[in-house]
Amino acid sequence: MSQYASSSTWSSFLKSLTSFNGDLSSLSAPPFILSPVSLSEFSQYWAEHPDLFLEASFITQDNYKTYLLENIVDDNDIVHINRFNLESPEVTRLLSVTKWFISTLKSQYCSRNESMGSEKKPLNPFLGEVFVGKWENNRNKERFEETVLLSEQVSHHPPITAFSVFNDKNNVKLEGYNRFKATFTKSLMLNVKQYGHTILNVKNETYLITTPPLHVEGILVGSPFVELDGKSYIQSSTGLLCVIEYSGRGYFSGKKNYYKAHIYRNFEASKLKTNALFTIHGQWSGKSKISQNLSGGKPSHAILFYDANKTPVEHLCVKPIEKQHPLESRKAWEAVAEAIKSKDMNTITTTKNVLEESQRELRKQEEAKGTTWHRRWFNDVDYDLISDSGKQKPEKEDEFIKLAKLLHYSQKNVPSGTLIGEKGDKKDNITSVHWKFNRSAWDDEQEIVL
Ligand code: HCR
Repeated sequence: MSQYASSSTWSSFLKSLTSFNGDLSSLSAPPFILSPVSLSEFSQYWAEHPDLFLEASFITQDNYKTYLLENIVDDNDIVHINRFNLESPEVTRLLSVTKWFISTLKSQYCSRNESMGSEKKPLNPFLGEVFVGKWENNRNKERFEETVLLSEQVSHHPPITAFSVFNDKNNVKLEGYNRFKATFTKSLMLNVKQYGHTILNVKNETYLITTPPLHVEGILVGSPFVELDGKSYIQSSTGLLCVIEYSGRGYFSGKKNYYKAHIYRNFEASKLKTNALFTIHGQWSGKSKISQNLSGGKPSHAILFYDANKTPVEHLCVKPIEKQHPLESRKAWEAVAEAIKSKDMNTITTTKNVLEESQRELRKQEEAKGTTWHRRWFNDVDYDLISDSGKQKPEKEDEFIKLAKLLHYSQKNVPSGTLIGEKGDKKDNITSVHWKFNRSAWDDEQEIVL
C-alpha cells in the first residue's frame, strides 16, 4: 500500500472516480500520482531495444537456420544448442519480430513502475505536441547507424498519438497510432481498450501489429500497475501469423505478466492450436521460452527465447530543453513537470491553466479564420471506400489493406485486434479513419530537428 493511500486527498480522488465520465484529462488527481511525462513520449517504448528492432533485417537466406536461436545460454550457464528446424528465412524473421515485440512490452507497461515506483497519470498531450529523438546505437554503430523517433499528437479530443520509428541504413520502419478508452469498474479497476494499429516494414516484408487491452490494478491502495488482457496479433505479409494471448496472475498460470504466443502458417491454421509451428510462453516482463511443435502438436524441449531482465534498454537521445522548439513536449510542459516533481499542487494548476488557455485561444483563432490545425507528419486516411468524408483515400497498394485481408481484420475504428464479424466490427456507422506517416513531410521539415 502506498504511504498516501490513507490520506484524505486520495479518498476524495477515489470518490471522484465513481462519477468518471470517460475523460481522464478532467480527473484532478493528487500530485503523488501525477507523472511529469506526457503520453506523447510513450511512442519511444517501441524501440528501446534498437538492436532487436533491427534484427529481422539481418536474417537472410544464408543465415536463417542459425541466426536467432543458436547457443542460448541459460541461468545455469548451460548452452542450449538449437536443434529446431527453422524452415525458411520468413519463419525466422517472424520469430525475430515476435521477440522484438515482446521486448517492447516491459517498457510500454512497466517502465513507470521502475522509474517512479508505480504507474502514474501521464500528462495529456495538446494538439500539435511533438516528441522526437534518436537512438545512436552506440553498441554497434557501424552496423546499425541511427534510429529516429517522431511522435505527434494528431488529436486532442479524443487524444490520439501518431508515431514513426525508422532506420534508413537498414531499411526498417515502423508507423502507427494509438488512442485508448478507459472505464472504471465498481471496484475501481481501470479497464483500457486500445485503438489503432502499427505497421512494421523490414526490407520487403511488412507486419501488422495490434495492441492488447489492459487493466490498471492497485488504484484503491494508491499503487497502480498494469496487467495485459486478451490478445494481440502480428500478421506478416508472407501469410505467417503470430497470435499472443495475455493473462495475469492465476488465469493460465500463477505468474503475473504471463503470455503464450503461437506461430502459425496462416490465419486458417490459427483456428487450431495444434497447428502451431512454434509456441512461446513465459513472462513478458521476465523470461520466456520457445518450443517447436512436432508432428501431432507435441512440443519439443523448450529453450530460452527472451529474458527481459537481462536485456537492458537503450534510452532515446533527446535534445536539451533549451534547444527544443516550443511544440516539443518537454519544452512545452517544462513548468508543469517541475511543479509535479516538487508536488506543488497550486503551481501544477496554474502552469497547466496557462498551457490549456493558450490552446483554447489557438482553437478560437482557427475557428474565426475557418482553418484547422495543420498536422505536421501524419495524414488521416479514410479506409471506408464508400463514404465521402472528403478525407484522403488509401492508395491502391496500401499495406494496411493487404495485411488486414490476410488477418481477416476489421478496418473500422474499433478496439485494436478486432477481427471481421467480432463484437465491435458488427456495429454500423463506425468510421474507418486511420493515421498514416508522410515521410516527405518529415524530409521537408524546417523547424523541428533531432
Ligand atoms: C492507461 C494509461 C494511459 C495509456 C497508456 C498506453 C495505452 C498508451 C499507449 C502506449 O503505447 C501503451 C500504453 C501504456 C500504458 O500502460 C497506458 C497507461 C497505463 C495507465 C494510464 C492511465 C491513464 C493512468 C490512470 C491513473 C489512475 C491513478 C487514474
